[in-house]
Amino acid sequence: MTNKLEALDIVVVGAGFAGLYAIHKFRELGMSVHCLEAAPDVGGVWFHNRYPGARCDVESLQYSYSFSQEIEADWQWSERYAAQPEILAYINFVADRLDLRRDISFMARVASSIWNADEQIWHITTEAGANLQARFVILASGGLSVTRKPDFPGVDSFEGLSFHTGQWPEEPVDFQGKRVAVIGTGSSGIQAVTAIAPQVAELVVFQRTPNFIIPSRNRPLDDAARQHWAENSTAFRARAKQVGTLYEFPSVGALDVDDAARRAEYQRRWDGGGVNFVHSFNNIYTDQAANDTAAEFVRERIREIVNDPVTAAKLCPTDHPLGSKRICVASGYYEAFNLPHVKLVDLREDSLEAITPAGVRTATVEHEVDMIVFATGYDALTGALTAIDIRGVDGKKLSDKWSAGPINYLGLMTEGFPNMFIVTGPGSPSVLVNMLVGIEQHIDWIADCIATLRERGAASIEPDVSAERDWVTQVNAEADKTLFVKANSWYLGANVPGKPRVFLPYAGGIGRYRGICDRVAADGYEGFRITPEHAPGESD
Ligand code: NA7
Repeated sequence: MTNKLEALDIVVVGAGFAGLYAIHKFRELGMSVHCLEAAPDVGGVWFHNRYPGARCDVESLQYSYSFSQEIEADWQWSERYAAQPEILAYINFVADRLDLRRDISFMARVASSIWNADEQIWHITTEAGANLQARFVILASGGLSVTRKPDFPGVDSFEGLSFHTGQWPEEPVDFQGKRVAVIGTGSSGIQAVTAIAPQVAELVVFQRTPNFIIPSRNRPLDDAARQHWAENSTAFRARAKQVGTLYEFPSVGALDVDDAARRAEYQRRWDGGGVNFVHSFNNIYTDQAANDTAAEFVRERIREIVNDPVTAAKLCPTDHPLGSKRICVASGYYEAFNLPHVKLVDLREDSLEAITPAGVRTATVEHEVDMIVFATGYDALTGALTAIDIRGVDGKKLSDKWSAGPINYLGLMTEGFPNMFIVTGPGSPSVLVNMLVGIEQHIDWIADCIATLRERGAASIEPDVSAERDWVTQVNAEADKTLFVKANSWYLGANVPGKPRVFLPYAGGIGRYRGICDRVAADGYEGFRITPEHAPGESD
């Protein structure tokens, strides 16, 4: 990569769905833009998550860009839920179609981003030593991009092959006839288990917390389904802007109907598959008694599917409300435990003591394996931001400012870091909605904001301290209305020892959030401080 010392308008960090759309959007505005990407190619999380079984739990027709009717018309999804290779192929198709790669440097992990107040310019440096300067920085570095491998004693001593689901190698991994351990039973672990189980000689699944897993009922998409989408896509996309993913949202609560009607609704949604199950009634996310009825329905299905009652009992979640940890979607997970060579180890009964050269040792036994799959999650939402040495006004470090939790306004900006925008990070709906809907809303808003600054001849923008204080209060208040706060989840940073326990995403819904952002912009960027352009050295 060549050093570019003339200041760009925009530097984008990350070439996943968000970064790619940002490049396109700012080009359209006639701005100079360059993107820095740590990986060798585009795709972000979909570049790295190549583990067997990786699949999106949002339907493919909806988990795609809406900004271009041509792109929509020229791409055909093959399945209801797309698998990772197809999503990555789609991202590549978009990157090629829009000729985005010419504005991306690959293998360019950002090490630091330093604000120069005199120049009103960000100075960005990569780990390889390249330097860029830009008026605006867009952090599109991903909410689930910094993987986490717990520091089990001996974690690096294993002599077989080991992988983290979020850093899967590009070369195929052959599981045929192997003895495999999977540690972790979140979305990645359960997807990997369903895909690996039929291939291996022996599979040992290490579970700390059982999850609620809804069948996906994945199926090929036929022409009729694609045509239905195409004919209605304008209306569907408009509705998605308000609700995120197009689930069926009922107006009744779980306890407003009798037992038979409630069970019939759960059964209908279980048979339909997917996250739609959690929206069976309008209070599953907010009312413990309502939630208990949905949770018990799923536990009944687990006991029905899994032949061994002891294993079934271990697979039944009882310590958190359904949906308060990210709900998992997959077909065949519970069924896998009926295979003679698949075994469940409940780490709450038999704790994981160490990784050894031969495998995984619990308090009672050493499980000798050929391969270990770490499906142990991420330093979610803040990890990729605080990993960069970001310094704002007066050299203030972002990681210091956020040491007790991510203080920001609308999830988009943080005081003391002018002209630095965060895409789908903490304080925004991010992982609680269809990411594509959240990403397009964010990039569109940021682009309008920067275009407005340009029209006004303004140099910089950052939030007021009071606006971000109020926003943090609102984010907490929205979370407190829900059952999300009752689980030890990555939404709360609970999976990373020492991370402050703060509910990270905005739980008030994308429709309300969009309305707030639009109103702020219409009111002249209320809550933000806009600084006029001035000659270097001139005081305000
Ligand atoms: P998750 O959902 O964070 O799952 C990680 C799993 O790893 C989870 O079951 C954890 O148990 C387990 N884990 C983490 N640390 C340990 C230790 N120290 N010992 C044993 N087990 C551990 O990550 P995923 O990659 O599955 O999914 C992330 C998101 O990607 C997903 O929600 C989708 O949005 C896409 P725990 O529950 O913490 O007890």
